Amino acid sequence: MKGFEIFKRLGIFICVLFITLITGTRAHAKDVRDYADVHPGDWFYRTVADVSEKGLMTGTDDTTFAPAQNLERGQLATILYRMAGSSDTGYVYIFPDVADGVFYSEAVTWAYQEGVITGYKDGTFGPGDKITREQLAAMLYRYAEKWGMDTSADGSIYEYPDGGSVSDFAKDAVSWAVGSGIIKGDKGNINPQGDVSRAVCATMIARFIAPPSVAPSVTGALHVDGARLCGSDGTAVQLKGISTHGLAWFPEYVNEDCFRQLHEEWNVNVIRLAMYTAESGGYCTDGDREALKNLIRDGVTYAKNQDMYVIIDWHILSDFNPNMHRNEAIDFFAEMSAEYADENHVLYEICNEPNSGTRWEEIKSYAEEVIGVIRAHDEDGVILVGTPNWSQFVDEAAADPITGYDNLMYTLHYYAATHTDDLRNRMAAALNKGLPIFVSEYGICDASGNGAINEEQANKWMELLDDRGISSVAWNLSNKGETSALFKESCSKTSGFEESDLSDSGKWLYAMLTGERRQPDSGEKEEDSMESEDKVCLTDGDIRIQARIKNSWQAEGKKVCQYELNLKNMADKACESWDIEIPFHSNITLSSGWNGNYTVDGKVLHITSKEYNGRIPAGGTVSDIGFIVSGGDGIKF
Ligand code: IDC
Repeated sequence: MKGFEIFKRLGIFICVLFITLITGTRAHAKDVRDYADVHPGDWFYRTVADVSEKGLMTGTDDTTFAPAQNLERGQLATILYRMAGSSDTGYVYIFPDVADGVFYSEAVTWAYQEGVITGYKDGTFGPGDKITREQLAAMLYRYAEKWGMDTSADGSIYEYPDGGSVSDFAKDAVSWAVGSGIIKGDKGNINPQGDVSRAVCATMIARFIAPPSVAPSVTGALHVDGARLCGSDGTAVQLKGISTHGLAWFPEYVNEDCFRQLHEEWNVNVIRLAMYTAESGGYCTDGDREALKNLIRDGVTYAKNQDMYVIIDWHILSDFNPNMHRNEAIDFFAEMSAEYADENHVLYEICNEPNSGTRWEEIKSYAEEVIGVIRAHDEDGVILVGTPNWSQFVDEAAADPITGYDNLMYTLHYYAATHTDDLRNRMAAALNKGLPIFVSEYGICDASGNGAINEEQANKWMELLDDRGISSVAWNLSNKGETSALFKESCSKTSGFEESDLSDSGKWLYAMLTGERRQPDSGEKEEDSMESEDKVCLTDGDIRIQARIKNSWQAEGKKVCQYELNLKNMADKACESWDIEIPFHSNITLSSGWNGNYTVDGKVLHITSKEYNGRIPAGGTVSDIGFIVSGGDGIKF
């Protein structure tokens, strides 16, 4: 084998190892729908689906997950062992009560050798013994330390009434588990010596392996850095959520149980409160202003209680020019921003969709005044500004953005069955100019909010938004008889929704938000594409680079490839910026790149971090870095 070949194989091996480490073995992947005792609507449905799909937990038999059964130590060893890639350690006799040939034998040997689970003082392991919540936290903590993951999160256990009863051995671990959201409290308590059911275990494991969540308690006050929305620590965040329908028409969905379910089960991290200004019941026409403001206040409170961001939306539509009700808007936003100046989770959307020929300069003049009013109270809350033509002409804002204020974003709205490549290109061009864009409303049907769904276009849009880290909010939270409503017209519930209550839009959205939307055969393709070498890993200093070809095509006789990168900081301390080189086999031409500063030197692409993604915690990763090059004949590793 030639030297190069060996390196190549080694690269693929490392890459497979890396993928295995982060995704677990795929061999035992299981479909949650096979379990007869786990149903959509169960609080643990999504997390069981998650750990099953990753092959970390399998059922007690083919059709039983046994969510209420206590987790046993042997089972936990097996889960952690799978998470670590199930390398072949071989069974070694260590514990008299762990015989060879049981499903957990090898896992227990591994867990003991790695110091992740220790045995009892009397020399036994107790594979059938139950586990307590604090023990599970301690084991995950040791696992995280072992694999160089970030364990710096530090939650205050004393904020819980029973925080003082956490055992000494588990104090650090439980603080970390609380701080990183792995333990969220059991009816308001930590309940450290409480048993762990298999459903609770699935939930804690799912949170452990999930990327850090975007939520006010984690990502704090948002700000805008360049074109990106960022959390308080400067890392880029992507919000994904749901808009109410008109508050005056569908007020009943503003309730805490509904918001809780959207957050906990649907993964929603932002709610938009849409208050029409001119339609019937509108704030500036015949609406009850106090009642509307109180609905907004309730919505803001429920969102806060459920750890979600919230957008207060001044929903102009038939009043096509925001200047039509400029004075009312000024009074309204003065009042709201005074109330919410200190709240980290509130965003302001000052004009939903200017339309009917309203020009950008008219919107800009309105926006400058309203922003000034908001800033007099709330110095830094994020403000979303609508753009001409039903919030589609972001290019006009990009050509002449508002200056003098921070933390502004411009909205783009799409309805996937109506708006396709043209609008996507318009958006990409504005982003490339550095315009911060927020998709504060979209639908997967046509622009009337009704008509047929175009799932292919819906997925194309979401892929682009994910690629560029753009936040998005789906229209609408109601059971109105229209395609964009998330619930069937026959569903009169306002919380406790089940799968059978969802419209087709609702089903698509739920699957997308909970990660169940899959491109055909994506799981397998991941492995295949590594074989075919379009997924490579290299290391530059402490940064491990994982590169993947997302798309490729021919242009002017050359192969053009769109790459996606994931960087991982392998060092044991955080870095503040990064600087990587990617060597290709031959000269390259760069046509675009995002979330990094790019220079080309012959065969080498040089990328440095942006201000908002330079910091990577020890063991942490940065994704969404992408570029398009022609030539190159592939990355050389
Ligand atoms: C639609 C509602 C519909 C309501 C109508 C009022 O879905 O039930 O009768 O408004 O005029 C938008 C708007 C949003 C629209 C939606 C669908 O922001 O208010 O909601 N849409 O037409 N922009 C593009 C589409």
